[in-house]
Amino acid sequence: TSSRIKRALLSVSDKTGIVEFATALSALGIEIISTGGTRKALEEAGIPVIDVSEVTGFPEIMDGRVKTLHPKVHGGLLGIRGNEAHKSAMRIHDISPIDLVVVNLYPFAQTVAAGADYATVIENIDIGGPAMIRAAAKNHGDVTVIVDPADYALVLGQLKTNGEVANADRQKFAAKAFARTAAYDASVSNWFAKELEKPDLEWRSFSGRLREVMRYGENPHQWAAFYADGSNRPGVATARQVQGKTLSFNNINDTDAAFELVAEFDPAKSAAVAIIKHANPCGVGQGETLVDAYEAALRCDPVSAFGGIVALNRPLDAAIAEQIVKLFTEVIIAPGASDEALAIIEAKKNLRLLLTDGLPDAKASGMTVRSVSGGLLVQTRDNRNADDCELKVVTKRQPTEKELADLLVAAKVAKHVKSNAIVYVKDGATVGIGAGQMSRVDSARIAHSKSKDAAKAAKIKGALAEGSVVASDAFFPFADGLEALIAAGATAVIQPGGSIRDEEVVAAADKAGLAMIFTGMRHFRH
Ligand code: 93A
Repeated sequence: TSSRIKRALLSVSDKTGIVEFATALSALGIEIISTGGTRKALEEAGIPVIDVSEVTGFPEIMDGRVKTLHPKVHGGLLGIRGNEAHKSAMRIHDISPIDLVVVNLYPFAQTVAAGADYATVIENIDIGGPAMIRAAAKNHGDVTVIVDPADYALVLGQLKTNGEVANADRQKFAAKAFARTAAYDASVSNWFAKELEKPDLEWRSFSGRLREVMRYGENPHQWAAFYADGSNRPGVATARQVQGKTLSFNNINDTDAAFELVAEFDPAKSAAVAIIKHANPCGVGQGETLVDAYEAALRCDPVSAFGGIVALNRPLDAAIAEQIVKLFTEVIIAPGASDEALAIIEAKKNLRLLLTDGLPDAKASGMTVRSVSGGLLVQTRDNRNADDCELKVVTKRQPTEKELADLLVAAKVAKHVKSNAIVYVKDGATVGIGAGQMSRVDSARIAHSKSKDAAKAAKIKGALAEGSVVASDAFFPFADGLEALIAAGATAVIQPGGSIRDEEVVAAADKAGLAMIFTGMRHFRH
C-alpha cells in the first residue's frame, strides 16, 4: 500500500531531536499536529503547528489527562485507507487521516527512580500516548509510528528519497512500538507490585533481556541462552567477568548457587567462603579473614573442592587470591577485588573471575522459575532464613551459646543444599554435608562418612563431625535420621519440626542429651 505522509502528529515528552525532525517534515510539506508542550517547543523554533484541540474541536482538559483521546485522532489513525466503509466513515465524521505518529511517553520509570510521591507517579502514567502508539501500530499498513528519537533519521531518509516509508519498516516500527508499550505497562505493573508488596504481579510482567546465547546448555547437545531480568541486582547476571574462559551454562548455575549461599553471611560480622560443586556446597567456612574462611571451607571436603566454584562475601584480596590459585578452581565470584589480587589471579589465564558491586540481597523479593512438561512453575524466592524464625528449644537441654551460633550457620547452609539436606557445622564452618539423597538417613550417613574422609585428609583421628551441630532442611519423619546424627557425635540439631512423630524424635534427642531447636520453616530445594 502507498503511504505518502501528508499529516503527522507529534506528542513527545522526550524532546530530543524533535525540533530538527519537525523542521525537516515541515520542509517536505507535511502538516504537523501537536499537543501543548510539544507545540510550544516547535512554535518557538518557528515551525508551523496545528494544535490538537483544533483537530478535535475539543480543548485539552483535566490537566492534559484528556488531550488526544478523541475519535478525530483515533479515527485518523485507525481508518484503513483502502477500505470504502472506513473512507465513508471518515467523510461523514470529518476525520482526516494521520499518516505519521511520533510519540514518546510520560517518563514513568524516571519519575519512580527520582523518588516522586504517589500522586506524581500516578500522574506520569501515560494513557493517551500508548493509545495512539497502539492504534498507529495496529494500522501500520497505512501509518508509520515512531517511539524512539533514534529512528527519526531513517524516516527522514526514506521520506526524502521515496516520499514514503517502506512497508517493511512500518512493520518493524509497529513491532518496536508494541514492545515499547508492553515494557511501559510492565514498569507500571512492577511499581504497583512493589507498592502492594505483591511479588506475583512482578512475575506476570517479567520481560527478560537477552545477555548472551551460550555455546551449549547443561550438555553439549542442548541450546542455551542467558537472560537478565532487568532488576540490576548484584548477582551472577549482572557480574563483570574480569578474566578467564567463557562461562558455561553449568558455571553460571553453580556460581549463582555459590554467591547466593555466601550472601547469607553478613560481611560486617565475618568473612565467609563457599565452595560449590554441581550447585551443592562442598564446604562453607567463616573466619576473621577470607583466608581463615577458605581454609575452613576447604577442610570440609578437599577432594570435591577440586574444580569447584569459590564465592566470597568480601572483596578478593591478595592473601586469599594466593590461596585460591593453589588449587584448580573454575570460577571465583566476589564483591570486588584489589589490584594486587587481580595481578595474582591474572597469572592463571583460564580462571574465570567475576566481580560485582555488592552481594545478592538474600532477603530480596522476586520470583524463581522452572519448567515442567507443558508449563512453568513460578514461586517467590526462598528469601528467609533461620534468623527470621522464632526459635523454639524442644529438648530438656538448651543449646550452649556456641552451639546456637553454629546451628544458625548450619541452617543457613542447609537452605542452599539439595534435599534431603543434612549439614554438620563446627566452629562456624561445615564439617560434613549430605545432599540430594532420597532418604534423610542416607544424607546423614553420607555427611558423616565425608567428615571421616575430611578428618583423614587433615590427619585427625575419627570424624570432623564429632562434637558438631546439625541442620536438617526438613523435619525428621522418624527417629532413625536423628539416631544417625547421634551416632556421628552431633551435640545439637536445628530442624523445622512438624512431623507427626516429633515426640519420638525429641525423646531420642533427650535420651542422648542433645539440644534441639525447631524453626518452623522448611527449606526444601529440589
Ligand atoms: O495524559 S495523557 O494520558 N492523555 C492524553 O490524551 C495524551 N495525549 C498525549 N497523555 C497524553 N499524551 C502524552 O503527552 C504523550 O504520550 C507525550 O508523552 C506527552 C506530550 O505532551 P506535551 O506535548 O504537552 O509535552
